Amino acid sequence: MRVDIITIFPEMFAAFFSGGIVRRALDKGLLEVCVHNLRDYTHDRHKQVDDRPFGGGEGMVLKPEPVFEAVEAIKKDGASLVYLLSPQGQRFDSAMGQRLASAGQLILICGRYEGVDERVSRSLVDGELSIGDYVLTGGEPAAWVVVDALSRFIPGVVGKDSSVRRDSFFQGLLDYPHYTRPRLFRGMGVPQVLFSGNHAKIDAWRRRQSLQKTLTLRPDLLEKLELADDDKELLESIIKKGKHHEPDSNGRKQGTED
Ligand code: 4FV
Repeated sequence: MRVDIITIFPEMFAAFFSGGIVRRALDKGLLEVCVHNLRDYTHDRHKQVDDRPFGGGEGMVLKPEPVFEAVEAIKKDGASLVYLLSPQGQRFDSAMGQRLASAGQLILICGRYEGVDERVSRSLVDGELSIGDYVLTGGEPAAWVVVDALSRFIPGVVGKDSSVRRDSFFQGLLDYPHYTRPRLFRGMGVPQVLFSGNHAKIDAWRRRQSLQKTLTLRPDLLEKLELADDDKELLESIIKKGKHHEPDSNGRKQGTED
């Protein structure tokens, strides 16, 4: 899979590619990322990429010409997807990450200043992507998030693809609690079932924890899900037992894991 990122701060991405799963995906040739400096697609000696907004107002706007020229120079073929990162975009989520990971080429345009000339989203891009309802100083952090999240859906990037399928959100549920040594830490123990060696019981406990946590912290996710019958029964018993406490003020689940 190839990702092309268009930005006025290409140097910002160096650290991102320097380590971890993304670095390994690049080294294994499973993912190719090219960062392009928007200024390389200007023709004036000031390499101008922004200008004042028509109609007045604060700040500057990214000009259309360099963006169009950059995309037209970079785009490989009709199957390539072009997205502008902006707060007006579709909310990026796991399902979107999965879809984008199957594109041959994904081109991401990073906005800066007040935004990008509207004609970019009107006629150049396949869509706009938002990573959340807040305003960033630039699209670069969002490009980082998108590439990081979709890289895990590229076959072979994450150790065992099974762990991707087990992912939170891949199944539409929040992840179950994870524990490791020490067995006792500051008086806090580890659920006994995890030492039972009984993998069926451990899987059942983990499923229950995912359902319970999702019911408590993200009931909206459950509404979107078509639950299997055994999950429905599990959920009823959780509700009957009143195990789904209201999250505390920090959004944390109260009570213990049985
Ligand atoms: C953003 C977001 C975002 C808007 C003005 C860049 C900034 C500046 N991108 N999800 N939220 N972009 O805030 O993707 O140009």
